[in-house]
Amino acid sequence: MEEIARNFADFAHPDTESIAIIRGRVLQALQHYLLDRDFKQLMPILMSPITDPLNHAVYPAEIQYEQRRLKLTASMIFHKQLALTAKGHDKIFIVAPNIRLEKAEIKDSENHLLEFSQFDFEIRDGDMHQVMALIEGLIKHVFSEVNQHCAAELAQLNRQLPHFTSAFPIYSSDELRAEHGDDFEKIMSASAQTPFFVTNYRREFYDRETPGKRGAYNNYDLIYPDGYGEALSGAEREFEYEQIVYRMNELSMDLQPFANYLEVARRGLLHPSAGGGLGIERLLKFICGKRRIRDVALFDRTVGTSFLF
Ligand code: ASN
Repeated sequence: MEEIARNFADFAHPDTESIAIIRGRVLQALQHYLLDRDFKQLMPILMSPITDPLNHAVYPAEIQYEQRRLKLTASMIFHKQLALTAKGHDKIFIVAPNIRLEKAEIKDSENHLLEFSQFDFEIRDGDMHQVMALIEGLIKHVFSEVNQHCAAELAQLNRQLPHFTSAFPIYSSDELRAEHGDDFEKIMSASAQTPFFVTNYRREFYDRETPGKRGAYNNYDLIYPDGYGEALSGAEREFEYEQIVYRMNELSMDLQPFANYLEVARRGLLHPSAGGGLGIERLLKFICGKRRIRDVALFDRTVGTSFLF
């Protein structure tokens, strides 16, 4: 009962209204920015025989439909690659809900929700530098739109949005790890003044290995300053059948569930591409100056939630 009272006290708080107004403006700015650049907007897919295997262990999120087991979408990575093969779909984006049933280890995370949304995009024949430039433009545009249209809401939240005039720095994970150890993201985020990119992470098989350089990867994360942590992850993609199988085997993956995807690759139908996915709640949290992701989501879906509603 106590929890229900607290929930409705949060609902009644003026910050809740300001955050909702800013959320709308952020979503509008994100979508406009890509629509103005001739991206096509797709609707999200929520269930499929395959989904993103992710780089960390989560509980399986599956449902039964007649004779089939279907996975709930952890990210639309494979559907993005497949969508790029459709006519005229050379630049695409989706406002995509993702389900990730995280384990208790991260129950204290201020950056994770069991269901969240990504602003997820992909460019046929794109490369990492083109995409990083696009992301920087996108973030700067969203900040300028919020600054211009949401002054009253930012004042309510007591938030002075930082102005990013210079280019976002690009570091490689090796150089940061050598300097700061394995916690480099956290340490760098705490001291940074502007968002910055980190490249070259060893993670999921679909992020492209640097051609001719085993164990190096053409991928990137965007990290927010002031301790807000990870904003986005993205990459150039593997698209060649042999290399995809090599990467999956390297991670000891079961290839069988991916048979149809692999068949598309074997026929040479996948395009080279690059893209990324920006966490919408994380962006909102940073813009609103809130420290816990639960503060920008009306319905609590943090790892430790009691699922009140
Ligand atoms: N959306 C991310 C990407 O495009 C993948 C992810 O969320 N795991 O790389």
